Amino acid sequence: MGRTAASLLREALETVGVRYTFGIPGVHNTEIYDELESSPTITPVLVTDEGGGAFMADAVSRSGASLGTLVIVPAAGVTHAASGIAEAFLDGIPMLVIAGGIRRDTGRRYQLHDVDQHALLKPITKATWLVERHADVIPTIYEAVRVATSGEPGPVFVEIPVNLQLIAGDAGSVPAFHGPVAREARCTAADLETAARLLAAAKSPGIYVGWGAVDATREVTTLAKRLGAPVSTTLQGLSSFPAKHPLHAGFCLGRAAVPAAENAFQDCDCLLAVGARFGEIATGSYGYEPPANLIHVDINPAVFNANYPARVALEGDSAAVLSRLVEVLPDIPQAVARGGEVAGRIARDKAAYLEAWFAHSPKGRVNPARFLSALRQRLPDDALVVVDDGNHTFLAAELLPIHQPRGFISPTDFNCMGYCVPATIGAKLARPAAQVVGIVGDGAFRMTGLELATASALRLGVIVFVFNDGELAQIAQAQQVPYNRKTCTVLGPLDLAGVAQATGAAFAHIADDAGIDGGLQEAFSVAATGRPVLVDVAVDYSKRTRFTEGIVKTNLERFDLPTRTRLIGRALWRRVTG
Ligand SMILES: Cc1ncc(C[n+]2csc(CCOP(=O)(O)OP(=O)(O)O)c2C)c(N)n1
Ligand SMILES: [Mg+2]
Repeated sequence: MGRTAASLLREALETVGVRYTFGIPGVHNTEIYDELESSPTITPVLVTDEGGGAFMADAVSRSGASLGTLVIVPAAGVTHAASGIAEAFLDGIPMLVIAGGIRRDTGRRYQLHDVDQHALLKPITKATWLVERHADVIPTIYEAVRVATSGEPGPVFVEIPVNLQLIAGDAGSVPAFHGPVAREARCTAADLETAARLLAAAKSPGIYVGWGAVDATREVTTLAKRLGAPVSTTLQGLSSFPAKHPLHAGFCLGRAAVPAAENAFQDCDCLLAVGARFGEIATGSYGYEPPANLIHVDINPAVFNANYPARVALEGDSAAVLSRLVEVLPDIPQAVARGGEVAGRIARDKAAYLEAWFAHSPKGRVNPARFLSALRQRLPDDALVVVDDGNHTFLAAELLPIHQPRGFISPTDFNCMGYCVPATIGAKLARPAAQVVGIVGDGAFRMTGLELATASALRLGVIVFVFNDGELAQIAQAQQVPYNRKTCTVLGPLDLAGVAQATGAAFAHIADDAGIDGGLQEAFSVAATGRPVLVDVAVDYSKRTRFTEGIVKTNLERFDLPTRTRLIGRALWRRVTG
């Protein structure tokens, strides 16, 4: 007797360890949903919008618990999910996207949802497959999972035509699943020796870590100590090195970095970059120029020499490469004293930066540094903080210390607003015992805030803090000086208490600094009962982040003189004319 593709798919998903699928049923996948309903290990989650579903799946993968998976309808589900798939693609996050497909056995044209899904997804997935026979279902899923999780991870797409789901067929023989490919170092011993020599000879070595180092924290910590070197992080890799460590300098490099990182890397003459790509955000719009002695470690060789030339490129899994580097690194006698000096300066710079933020008058609103410090005090070290894209992202990156790998989840290079609320849900599903909180701008909240209804339905005690400033601040702040006006960045009113009520979430309001402790107390105690909480934070955005200041300067300086003159002239003229 034959089997349906839906039953075969369920077997494959169970074998590869999928725990949750996200999506919405439609005529091309109800057979799959019916199978999943009977699965003892997989829970199919109904989302409000497939876009939210894709962000949830992304966050499941980023949490490190299991492979984020979508089960969606063809075409319309795929286009809705595309933002989350693209976010995973540019950020190197594994994701399995499964959609039903039109009937391939009837010869009919103008079927429902009939567009070329593979063409749609080609630029934002590592690979796509169309399953054409029952016997191919399981091997295709195994291969798709292997591709998604090997090398630099990323999303993959499998289309299963509905006729294969409805009509049973020959399943063939089921192959064994071998699990993920072993992660290894692919660099040569000679290159490792050269890297070790350069690091040992450096006067002021530094380490810069991205998301690619998130599973190499132990090795990075060993190296930092052996070198007496500061560690800075990218935005996505914020959690790759614990903020508690005395050599943790903080977010970014160069003038867009927090002062502790800018200063610690001022004289850096040998930079060890691990799992970082020197992308636009990670470098503050390319405002940082690495030293000639750049040692670049990455699993994806395409990142080497892409933006900055590497003196030594070490290909491979970051933990594997670094543990070999540690083995060949000679003892560096001056490292202890150097590390002590570096750590002392970092501590002073961090304290001064925080002081400057505390001193900034919040004018009857919530000082972001005070809020984030109070939040940190309530969060256990293993909490997960999920952010969106906006000014609040960089405030969190600069002012909220993160102590454990994967403890900070941010949509980075695709940089898609609307990520936070659904990703908070995905993270909580993946790590139910952990405290999971989201920080989202009021603009981004509008995009996917209705997924709070999904959190309520699932009884997830997540807390979503809406940084409510009435503006699309990250862009509005950038408009202020050059245009002296804010076109399409001032938001109309939105009743957040009403949204909370409508979605079944509890509501709290933090109106000023005096309300921070009470508001947090209320939110945390309600969330502990398994109910989501929406917290309206009347945040004060009148002080800019180092990141925003840095990128504005860098971008202005990069223009040629006539362009710069025209832009400055326009700004001055608008100041005068209003
Ligand atoms: C889907 C999408 N649309 C537009 C943008 C451009 N953008 C980046 S940050 C930002 C402002 C976000 O505003 P808000 O969510 O209120 O956060 P805030 O900056 O105020 O903290 C905008 C519009 C984007 N990144 N993604
Ligand atoms: Mg805003």
